[in-house]
Amino acid sequence: METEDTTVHVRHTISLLRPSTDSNHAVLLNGWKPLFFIVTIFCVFLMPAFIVAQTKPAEKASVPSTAATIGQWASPVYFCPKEPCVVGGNAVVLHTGSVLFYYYPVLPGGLNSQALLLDPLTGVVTDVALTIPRDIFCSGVTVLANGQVAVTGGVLTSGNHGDTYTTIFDPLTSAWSVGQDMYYSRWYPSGVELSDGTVLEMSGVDSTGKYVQTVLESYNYTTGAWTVLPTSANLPSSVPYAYPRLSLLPGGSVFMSSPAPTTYLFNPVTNIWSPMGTVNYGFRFFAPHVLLPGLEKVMVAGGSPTYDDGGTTATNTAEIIDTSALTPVWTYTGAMTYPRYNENLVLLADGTVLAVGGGGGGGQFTNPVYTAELYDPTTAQWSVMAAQAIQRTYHSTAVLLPDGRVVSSGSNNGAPTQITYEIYSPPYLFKGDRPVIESAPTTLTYGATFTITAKQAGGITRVALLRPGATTHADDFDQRYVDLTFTVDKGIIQATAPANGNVAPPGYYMLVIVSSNGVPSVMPFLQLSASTTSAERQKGSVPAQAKK
Ligand SMILES: [Cu+2]
Repeated sequence: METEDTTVHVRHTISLLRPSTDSNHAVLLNGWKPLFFIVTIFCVFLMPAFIVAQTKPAEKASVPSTAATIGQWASPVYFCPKEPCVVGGNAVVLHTGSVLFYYYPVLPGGLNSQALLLDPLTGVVTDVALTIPRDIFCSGVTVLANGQVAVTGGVLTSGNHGDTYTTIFDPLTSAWSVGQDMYYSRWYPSGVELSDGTVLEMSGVDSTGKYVQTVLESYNYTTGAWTVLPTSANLPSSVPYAYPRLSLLPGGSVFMSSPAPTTYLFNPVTNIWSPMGTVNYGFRFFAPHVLLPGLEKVMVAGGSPTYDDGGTTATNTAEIIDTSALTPVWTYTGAMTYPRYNENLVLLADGTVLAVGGGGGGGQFTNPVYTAELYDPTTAQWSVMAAQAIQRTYHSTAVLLPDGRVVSSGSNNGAPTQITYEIYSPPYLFKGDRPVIESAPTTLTYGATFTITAKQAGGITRVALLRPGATTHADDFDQRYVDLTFTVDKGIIQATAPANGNVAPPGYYMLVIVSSNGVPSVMPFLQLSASTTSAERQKGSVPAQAKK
C-alpha cells in the first residue's frame, strides 16, 4: 500500500483507485463518514420549504404546449413514511410495479439502511427499512431471475470498509433476508446477470477500505451459493476502479467500460478478459454507459477527464462502440447540449435514451444540470427536454416506470440532501392515444411465439421487452431494450420471445408495444425463463434466503 494514497474525502466519493504493487488490489481514495452523517442530519431537518410534505403525488399542472416536444416534469414530492427519510440513492423497479428505494442509516448510531417502496400510480409510500443491522448503501444490486433483489456488499459502519454481505429483498413479501456471504468484501461493486441467471460480481472496495477487489465471483440464485472464479478472470490491471460499467452482449460476453479509456470484453466461458476499443475522449470519470437497442452498440456520455474533487470539468461528448464490428472502435456520436457527469441514462419505452441530472463540473454536487436530454439512436442526436426542479447529482437515480414515465430521485452530500422524487412524462405521452395491451402472457420461454391482443394493433411498429431498472451511481448493469420480431393480423400480434438468455437473461421484463406515431403502451410484466416449469419453480423458491 502507498500511504500517500489514503486521502480523506467526503464519504461516498466514488471509489477511485490507483494501481498498487499488490497484484490483487489497488489503492483507494478513502472517505470520511462522521462529517457525512452530520451533513445528512442537518439537511434532513432543514428541508426546502417549497417541497410539500405529502405521500401522494402532487397534482399535475396543466399540460404546456411544449409537452409534446420536451415532455413535462411533475412537481417534486417529498416522500417520507417516517423520519429519517430515504434518499433515492438506489432505485429498483420491482415486478409488482412498485419502486424500491434505499439508502444508508442516517441517525447517529443507526445500523439499518433506510428503505421504502413507492407505488408510482397512487403515490403511496411504504416503509421497508432493513430489519437486519446492515448498511447497504453503495452496494451492488442485481434483480435475480426469480424477481428477488440481491444486494451485494455495502459498508461496515465501523468505517469505510467493504463487507461480504448478500442481502435479499423479496418483492412479494417486502421482507429483507440474509443471503450467503460473498468470499470477498465489496463496497461499490458491479454485478451483471448472465444467460443462465448466474450473477457475475466484480470490483468493490475491500475490508481495509483501501483496495479494489480484482477477484471475481459468481452467484447461483437457485442455490444461493457464491463461487470464486479462477485468477484468469481477475479484473484487468488497468481497471483498478470501483463500479465498472457492465453490459451482457448477445454473444454471451460481458462488455465493460470504466473511467479508463481502454474498454474490455469478458468471456464467462473461458474466464478471460480481452481489450475491446479505446475511448477517444480519454478518461471519462463518472460517465455512465448504456447498451442501446439492438444490443450491439454501447454508448458512453459525459464524464470528467479527471477525478479530483469528484469531477472537474464536464464534457458533453458521447461515443458509441459497435461491439459486433470486426474491429470495434469508439466513435463520437451527437453531443449533448449540457456537459455533465453522474447523470443517469435511462432507456425509454420507445428505445430512446434519456439523460437525467448530473453535475456540470467543479465537484460532485456543484453546477447541477436540471435539463434532461433525449438521445435518439436512429438519428444519433440529442434533443433538449424539460428541466426538473431539483438537483440530481451524485447519488441520484432515474428509472423507467411501467407506465412509460420516469422517476428521478436522490442526490446527497450537496446542499440540500434530496429526499424527494420527481416524475417525468416524456413527449411520447403527449402525442395522442396510446396502444393498449389487452392480453399478454405472464410467463414466456426462450424462442416461443406468443400472442398479444391489443387496441391499435394494426398500427404497431415495435414490440419489445425492457429490463426493469435497478440502478445506483448511474450504473444500471442489466438495463436493456430487447426488440422482438412480430407480425400483426386482425388485431392480434404474434411475437417471438428472445432466442436465449444472452439476448435477454432470465427474469422479469416489461412488455411494450409502440404505435406508428411513436407512442408506447403501458407495460405489463412477464417472466422470461428457460422453461415454464423453471419459471414456476423460481416463483416458489427462496433458496437465496438461506442463512449461512
Ligand atoms: Cu456512493
